[in-house]
Amino acid sequence: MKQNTFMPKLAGVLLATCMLAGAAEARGKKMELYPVSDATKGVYQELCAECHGGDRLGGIGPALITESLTRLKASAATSTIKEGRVHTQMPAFGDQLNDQQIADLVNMVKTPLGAMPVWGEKEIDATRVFNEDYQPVDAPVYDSDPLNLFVVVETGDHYATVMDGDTFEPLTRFKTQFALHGGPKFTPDGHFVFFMSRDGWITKYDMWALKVVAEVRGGINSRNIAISRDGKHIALANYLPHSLVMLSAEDLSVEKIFEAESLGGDTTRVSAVYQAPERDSFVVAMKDVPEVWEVATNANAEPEFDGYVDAENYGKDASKPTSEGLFALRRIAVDAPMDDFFFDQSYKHLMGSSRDGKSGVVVDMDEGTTIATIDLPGFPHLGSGISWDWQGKSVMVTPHLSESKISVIDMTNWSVLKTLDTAGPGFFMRSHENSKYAWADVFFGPNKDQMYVIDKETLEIVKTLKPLPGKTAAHIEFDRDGSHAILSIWENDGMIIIYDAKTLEEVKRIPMSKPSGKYNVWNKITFSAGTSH
Ligand code: DHE
Repeated sequence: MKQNTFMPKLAGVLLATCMLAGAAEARGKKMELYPVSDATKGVYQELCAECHGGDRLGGIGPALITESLTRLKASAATSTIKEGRVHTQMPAFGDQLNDQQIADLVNMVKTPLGAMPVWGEKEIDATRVFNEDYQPVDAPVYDSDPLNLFVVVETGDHYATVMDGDTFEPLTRFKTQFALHGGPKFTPDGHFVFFMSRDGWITKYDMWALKVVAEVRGGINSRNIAISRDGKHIALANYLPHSLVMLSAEDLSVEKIFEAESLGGDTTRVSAVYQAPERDSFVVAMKDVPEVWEVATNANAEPEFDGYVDAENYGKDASKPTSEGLFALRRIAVDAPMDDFFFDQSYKHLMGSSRDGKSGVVVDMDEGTTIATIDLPGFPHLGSGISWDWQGKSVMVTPHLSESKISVIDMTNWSVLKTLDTAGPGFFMRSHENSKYAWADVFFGPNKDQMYVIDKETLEIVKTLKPLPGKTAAHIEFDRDGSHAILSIWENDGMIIIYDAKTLEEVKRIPMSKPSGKYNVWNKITFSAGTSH
């Protein structure tokens, strides 16, 4: 395979995930810039380049270029470098750098690169590589149930393990791009899976042949990917450049690039893209403009985009698609930019979190209108929200990134039904249709070694597991029939722990290197209500 020339070196330094977050409210005066000294460039290479890229174009951490940071105040950047950033893995450098060195670094990241990097079809296509060792196969090369496999992404050493979901035996382990993020996406038959790295690399992997097929760098700093309902198209959400890239799932060639701009012409980062299977479309979160996009993935989409038209709220027919058929675009106006989406199982309702982390906003996707705002302070992590039926109604349950609680929301009237107190903010939640329990981690703070088991009927925490005292216990995934729950010990010398989902007893431990996310083929391709989509 061709080498990834953008890949930053591995480092002991933890990733800096989110200097951009909170930037919206931070529009401030323009900073007086001064020439960047060689000493500052040296400090940057030593401490920052590992995560943010030697060229500042991003890697495991976001790109540190002024175009992306226009709204970030120098004071906020200073405190981020000095104190780290809560709820992300950006470390504090206050002990290693003096105030002047920190100011010089802020000056450096605020200094324009010279030119905004161009990453269009030509540049993307030039990175496309095919694995010469790959040979297509007609059937899986193993005896395991191909629909009950797990992919475990190990971010400690940047590998992924494919594991049999019946025997819990690893089938293979392979090197991935640096810093994979988000859920890998499977084709509807589970034959292929696509991974994305934070620096924009997409890897197509054959789950039957257990081989990498091809790779392409579709962005410089990317958020996540989605696959279309028919498995033919991959959508890539980019912070940098500001684009939504459509790729052929067959050969990873570029099919279309949407420049991310509001109707009024304001450029925006693209926060995330999701498949809405019931709608045969992609739904796209925009970071900086008050719009949600819907992109048709049906080649036969009518000019009206099949009942998707609602101009009333936006005026000037703005929500009508701007084109017909495949990739027809529809814009939905919202009051403010929304992040971190949750969908109900019908994909009629979309819930996004407000950028100030204080509320959840519910949009009726058919009507294109906001129908409810839920008071949800403490940065609800809606992307990790799951739903189940409770006493004849659907409830949505979400952890919070900055408050020690889990919120239960009644989806019939979009009100908070119940709040569970926890020992710290959480990141991930999971359940399965066949399980009476939902699992939720405590990702942040001194109790990060705890995992809650919630009874889905009583809505009470019925057990708190502490599998390895002092070690982060995070992210659950169930096997195909919901009989086992698999937990990650989120450490470089970590492991996955398999639990009997009924008795809550441990079944097996398998050492792994910071196993971040685990993804079961069946649960993903069936869009199980218990897992993130
Ligand atoms: Fe994630 C999923 C955004 C930080 C690990 N994360 C996602 C998705 C989004 C998202 C939009 C859904 C992707 C999908 O499945 O298509 N993540 C964000 C952020 O905005 C945030 C808070 C800041 C950032 O820097 O991007 C963030 N995420 C993190 C981390 O720091 C984590 C813990 C470590 C890491 O690897 O970066 C992390 N995110 C994950 C994981 C998933 C994920 C493991 C997949 C969850 C799943 O089970 O589907």
